[in-house]
Amino acid sequence: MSTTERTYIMVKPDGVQRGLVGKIITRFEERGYKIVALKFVQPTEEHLEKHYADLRNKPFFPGLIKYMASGPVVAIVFEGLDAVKTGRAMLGATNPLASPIGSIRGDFCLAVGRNIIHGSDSVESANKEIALWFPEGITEWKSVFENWIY
Ligand code: 3AN
Repeated sequence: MSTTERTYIMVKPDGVQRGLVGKIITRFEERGYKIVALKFVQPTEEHLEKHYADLRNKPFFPGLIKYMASGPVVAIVFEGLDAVKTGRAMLGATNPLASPIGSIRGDFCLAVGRNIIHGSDSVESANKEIALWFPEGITEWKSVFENWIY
């Protein structure tokens, strides 16, 4: 059964510098996902090491941290039905060349080390990542016109 979830989506420094923030947000909004938190932030290496803690033993880890700290990112929480799994499908595969055309990575990038966007891979990771990137919490909003967002 589908449930309403939240996922952490982040436009990486290359996505920001290439001017793809609007296109990426548009895809999620057009699909029906609702922005519940959003900010433009220059992450520190220390913060990124926490975000990517599971990858700390990978050979590409130091390069990944340098790349991710190379400029501001856009940190977003989207909410909606099956947001985590569908968000991952919208991103494509880790390697952009293996990503289907029509996915964000499949349409906008080529290199695994410059893959423009992050998306939580499980509800558990989403909860951890949202707490890490939005320690101040998320403001709840309700609209009387909310009926078409399901
Ligand atoms: P995803 O971002 O698709 O969840 P992860 O969590 O395996 O993939 O990897 C996190 C990030 O680490 C990727 N988005 C990519 O930027 C980088 N990365 C993963 N694998 C490699 C690799 N083989 N070489 C360089 N960077 C990598």
